[in-house]
Amino acid sequence: GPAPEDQGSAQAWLEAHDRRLGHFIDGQFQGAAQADIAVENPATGETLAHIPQAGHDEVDAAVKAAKNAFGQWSRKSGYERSQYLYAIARGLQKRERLFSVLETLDNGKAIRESRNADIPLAIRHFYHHAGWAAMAESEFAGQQPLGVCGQIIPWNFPLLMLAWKIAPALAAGNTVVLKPADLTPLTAVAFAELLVEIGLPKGVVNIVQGGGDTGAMIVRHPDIAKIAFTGSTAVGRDIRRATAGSGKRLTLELGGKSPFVICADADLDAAVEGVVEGVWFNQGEVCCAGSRLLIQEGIAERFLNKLRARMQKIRVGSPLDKSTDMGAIVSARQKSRIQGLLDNAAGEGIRLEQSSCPLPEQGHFVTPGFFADAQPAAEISQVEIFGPIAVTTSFRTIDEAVELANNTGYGLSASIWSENINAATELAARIKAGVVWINATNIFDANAPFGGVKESGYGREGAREGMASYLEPVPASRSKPVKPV
Ligand code: TXE
Repeated sequence: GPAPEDQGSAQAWLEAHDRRLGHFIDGQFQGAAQADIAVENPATGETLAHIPQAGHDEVDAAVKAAKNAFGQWSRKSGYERSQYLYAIARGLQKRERLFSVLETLDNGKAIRESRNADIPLAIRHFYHHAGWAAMAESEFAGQQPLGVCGQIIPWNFPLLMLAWKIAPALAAGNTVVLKPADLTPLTAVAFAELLVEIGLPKGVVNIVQGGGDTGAMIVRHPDIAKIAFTGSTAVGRDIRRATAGSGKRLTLELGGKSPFVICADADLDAAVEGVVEGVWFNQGEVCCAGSRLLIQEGIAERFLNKLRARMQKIRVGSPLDKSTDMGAIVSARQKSRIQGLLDNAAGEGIRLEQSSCPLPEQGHFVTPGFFADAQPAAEISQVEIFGPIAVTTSFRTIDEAVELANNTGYGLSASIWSENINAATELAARIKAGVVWINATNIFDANAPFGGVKESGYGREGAREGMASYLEPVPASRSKPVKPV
């Protein structure tokens, strides 16, 4: 097979930091000396680096810096802001390799995915929003930025989620305090260094390290105008409670249990590839994973046979190996959460089929698999697994498919497979989800707003809607407005 990805620049980068990473506040790197949280390579168990945990002092300092920077940043013309966003996009492009390897070391995802999806999509997101910034005065006339935005992101797509948060906030003229997940802080630090290099005014972006406690301090900070969160539904609920009545704007992108509907007239081979993308991409650690396969009766057996054969071909292994399809689960805790759900299902007598591929001896790996026939009410059919395991159920009629598809508290995405486009679009309209793909899955384009309904959260990221969530109308009564964008 191909040689493993050269880690040279990433290891050199870690060594150059003495493997201690800190916060980025008001243009300064700080706190590395207090770094005591180990950051693990989930594929090997090795410690990659240490980070500190921001307390009230650091969060206050970050918010203060963002508040101070807001005046000047929000008064810049959209064109001026677009130049910074273009510079960020180009800077990421120049360092694609460094960012890809750091992401793979930190998260455990296959290097093929970091290089082909995470980093290129993050770059595109900055280019896209550079465009919005340049057009802000015409496209968002009469609107003004909100102020300081608190942004809290998960560990499954660290740089990409950072891009989804920071790009629109900056394009609209806001300033930011962002907290990466404490499991995956590396690319956010490398990103902060890029900001220094391109000369982004200090305080416009501040990054604080830490876990849930730090996140909660951001959520409760009185000088923050908006919280943007991507993560678990449970924490999303906490944040909703904590911000209720505070006047803070809130967008939440939470979990999912997305239906993947395969109709009898579907191109079965294409649908099988769709499952590979929809369920086994990123070890299944994807909020919009098509993790509930609903298969029409007549073709169910044929489809599952094809799926079994395809599943056997998935190469699980070292994420740095360029031929690896599936890497490691992000942490021991996440793996045991997955294993716990699988064990419960086994206890209920639900049959799990898993690929027989060998797993590396170290690291947190899970083989891809699916439950061949899970009842819709079973825990495994209702709870987000966030691992490379699907549940499958068959349906007879399209009405039954709709009922099954909507039989969940979540509503993030759905994927429909049929060669009859009229039937597919009719079905799409009946599924309660923020995003529906037809004969496709996992299409992330900054031109299309992404987000959920029901317990999958609210608000949209990307496109005009995403920009709008970082803006508000200039109050008519204000005599001296912040300069409208
Ligand atoms: O998420 P958390 P976890 C789902 C998935 C996964 C489960 C648990 O099902 O198995 O959540 O993952 C910060 N106030 N998703 O526990 O805790 C935290 O530091 C403010 C789906 O890792 O939600 C991190 O930065 N912030 C999801 C971020 O929230 C808090 C992606 C997400 O971590 C906080 C990740 C608090 N009280 C997990 N507690 C998706 N939608 O893609 C934690 N955080």
